[in-house]
Amino acid sequence: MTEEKQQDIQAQEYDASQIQVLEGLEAVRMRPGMYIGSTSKEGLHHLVWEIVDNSIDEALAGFASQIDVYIEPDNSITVNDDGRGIPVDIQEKTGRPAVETVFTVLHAGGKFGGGGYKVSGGLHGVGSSVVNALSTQLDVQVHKNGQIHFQEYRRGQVLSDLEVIGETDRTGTRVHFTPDPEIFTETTEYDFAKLNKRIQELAFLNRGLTITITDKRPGLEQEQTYHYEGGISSYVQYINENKDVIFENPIYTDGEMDDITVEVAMQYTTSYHETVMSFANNIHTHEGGTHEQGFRTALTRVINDYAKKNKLLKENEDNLTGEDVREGLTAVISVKHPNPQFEGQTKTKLGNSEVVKITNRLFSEALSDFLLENPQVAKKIVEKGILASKARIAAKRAREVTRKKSGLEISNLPGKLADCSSNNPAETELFIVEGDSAGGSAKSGRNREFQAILPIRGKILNVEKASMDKILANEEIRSLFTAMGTGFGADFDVSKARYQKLVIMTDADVDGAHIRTLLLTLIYRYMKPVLEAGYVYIAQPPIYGVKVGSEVKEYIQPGANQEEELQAALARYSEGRSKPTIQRYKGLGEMDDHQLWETTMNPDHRLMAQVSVDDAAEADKIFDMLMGDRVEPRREFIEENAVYSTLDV
Ligand code: TSJ
Repeated sequence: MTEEKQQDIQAQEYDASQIQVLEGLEAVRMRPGMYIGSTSKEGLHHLVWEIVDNSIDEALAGFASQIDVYIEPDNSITVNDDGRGIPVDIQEKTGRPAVETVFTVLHAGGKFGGGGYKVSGGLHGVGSSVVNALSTQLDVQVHKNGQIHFQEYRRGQVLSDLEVIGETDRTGTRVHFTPDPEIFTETTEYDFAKLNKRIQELAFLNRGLTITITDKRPGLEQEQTYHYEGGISSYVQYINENKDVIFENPIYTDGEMDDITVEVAMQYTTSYHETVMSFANNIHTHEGGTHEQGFRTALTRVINDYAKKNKLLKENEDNLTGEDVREGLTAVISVKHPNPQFEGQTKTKLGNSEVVKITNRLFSEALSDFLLENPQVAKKIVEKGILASKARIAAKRAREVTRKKSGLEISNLPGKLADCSSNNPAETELFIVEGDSAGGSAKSGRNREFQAILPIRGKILNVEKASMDKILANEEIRSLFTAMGTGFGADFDVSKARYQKLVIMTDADVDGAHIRTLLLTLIYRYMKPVLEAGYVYIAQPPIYGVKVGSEVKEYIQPGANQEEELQAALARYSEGRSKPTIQRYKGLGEMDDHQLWETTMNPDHRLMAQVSVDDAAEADKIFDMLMGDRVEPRREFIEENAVYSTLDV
């Protein structure tokens, strides 16, 4: 072949590949949801993780130790690492620099360089070209071989060839991108708290890595640095920060088998609840999977073996169950697998079957060793399990005796309940109202077709500190469970809910906040499916009404901007003949029935905050802090959140 002809063919191939590239990224812009899940706030934040994941991979490969994330003043994002720098050499197949291919070819990430052990990556793990396609502007700087290489793109298209723009004495990659408002129509504003939370989690999950996040937006300036030498062991300590633990340092193990790494950290608290969180390749496996299965099996077996061998449990006694040995347990399990299989409804269940025995084997060994070396702690763990088993057996007996008549049947609806006439749960609402006077106003102000009122009086029982029988004996709690119709404990059934909205309506003062937290704790611990179904709301009574004559034109909600919003609303109605006036609402107790209906209960213009369990561990922490024995963190929290704010749980 002549040289000329060869060049010709190369040029043609290059053209063809370029056309494919354009088609590829055009498809991303046509159907962004297919690549990043959604174009809402979720999708906007997902772009950051697509980029950060690449730096995490570089860290896991052992070449990067620091990652910096910046929210720039214009809501664009910069991610910088100190890794080797994305390769810039010309690839044989495309005739283009590798880094250009990374950003312009779909799914190209990690396909060069060879031997790439890519373990991170989001559920939609499709890489940096997708981020490029969905950004008005993206630029990359690679520090490598003493030179700074630079390239820039517009909505996924190359703006100029890769060029050398200077010299450097370090290595690393810096990517800066601006999400496209044509794609992210809901919002292009980043949420510091949201990025911050996941960055902290990534720091826990990747021991020794330093990650910083800096907000450079005017008025929002702040910075956080995360670095945990203890990795997930530090995570367990963080989760247990406001709890009493039965031994100081979490049990920690880290091992590798067949290219799969397994880390487990665990610690017992004096509480009755279990917090087991698992991760696969840094992804929170909410639905559990084979790593959790291996861990649970090992935990139960090793503790029983130890108990029998050391005569803490007699040969003829029943083994402790998994539930028994997990009472009060906080554990984090993290595996890194070269080829993870995600299954389940939300694709957050690890499916790789070989992981069961690997996790089981590695963790069994570590736990047995720990128990042998710490006989005093071992005794405490076993005794806690034995106590849990006794309570379980007693509770089961009590349930069998009372099964026929638990007292929670709907036929026993509490006298205080003012029920609604509709019995279609999809449209009915149960308002839990604090205090008799507010309860009275709510009863007469409501729409009795679909709104039911359950007044509760004073402080309700703190379920965090009470045994099951105490809880079941508490009248306020019984009336709530009876009204909801969902049953209790093992018999709980969310599909039996008599109302699909459960609205907590308490005053906007400290007492109201306390009662709200007690109710949320109760719901979180004993009605969790109701919370998960999205049935739980917090009513948001306004602080001001803007009236013209006797008609209320607008309601202003309490919050950091309440005064500005009030002024803006006043300005909107100052044109007319009669000037607007301000009505100030003091609290639920002081509103009459009509006001309460108009401001807080009328679906046409009320405001309600839906309560979600976004992150069980975080919610748990807040509850523990507010409810636990330690006064100091609670006082700080209340001071920091002194302005009436919805509890973000
Ligand atoms: F993906 C990306 F382009 F968006 C991106 C990649 C963004 C950021 C902020 C960092 C990175 C990145 C990629 N950091 N480090 C790397 N490393 C590599 O791409 C790399 C370097 C060298 C070799 C090699 O085999 O020599 C292999 C790879 C994959």
